[in-house]
Amino acid sequence: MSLVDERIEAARVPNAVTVASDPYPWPFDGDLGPHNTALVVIDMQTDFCAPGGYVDVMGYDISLTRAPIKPIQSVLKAMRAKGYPIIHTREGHKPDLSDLPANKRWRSQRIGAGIGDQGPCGRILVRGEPGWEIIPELAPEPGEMIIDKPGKGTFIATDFELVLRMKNIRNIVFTGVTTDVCVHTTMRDANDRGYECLLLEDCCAATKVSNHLAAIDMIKMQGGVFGAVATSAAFLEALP
Ligand code: C5J
Repeated sequence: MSLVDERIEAARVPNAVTVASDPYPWPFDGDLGPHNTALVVIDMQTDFCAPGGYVDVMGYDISLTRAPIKPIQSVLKAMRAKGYPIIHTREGHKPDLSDLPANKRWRSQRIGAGIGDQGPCGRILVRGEPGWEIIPELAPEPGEMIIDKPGKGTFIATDFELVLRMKNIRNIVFTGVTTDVCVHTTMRDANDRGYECLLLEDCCAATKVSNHLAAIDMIKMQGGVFGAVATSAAFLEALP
């Protein structure tokens, strides 16, 4: 048995709790509780899932990005009741656009949805604008953390990792939009940093169904190359 295998074996907890997930029961050692597990709700903002927001202006179907609202509400309710740390994220840029890379600006302008430009919900993806707010259905409760991020990933240019470390978080449950962009980038980064990641498939969505499905498939390759995938029902059933 290798040193790593020995450590994994030693980490297995008695009375383990695991979620029926694909491609392995998560978390690997059954140590799942508010002491080490956080729920992350990514970018459930007006700009991504409400009329007049960025995704709507780009011409994508917001019924797709709105579909996870109800399942996320159920997961939030259960995890709040059991005292799990909840972390929300918002994608957005400073009003002077000093943290907006040129590539992100020119590409969005090309398709008529310029980040930083005026849209039906205020300036697109700009902090403080109506479009940037988290949708009321999933409003953070007092005491819940909100990470403001200028990028697709949540680790870049934020204190996300420090917050996770201060809370002794090892397991991260991912929800939000979009599966193939901000959720995936954050999950990949978290996985590389050694976090045990679980994505709840019905609590995530992309602007294209095939991208959502492909993003889920990618996670499960190589024995769970970025972590594991479960439904919210399976997760809620297992939640201790
Ligand atoms: C995108 C996100 N898709 N939250 N952002 O631009 O996934």
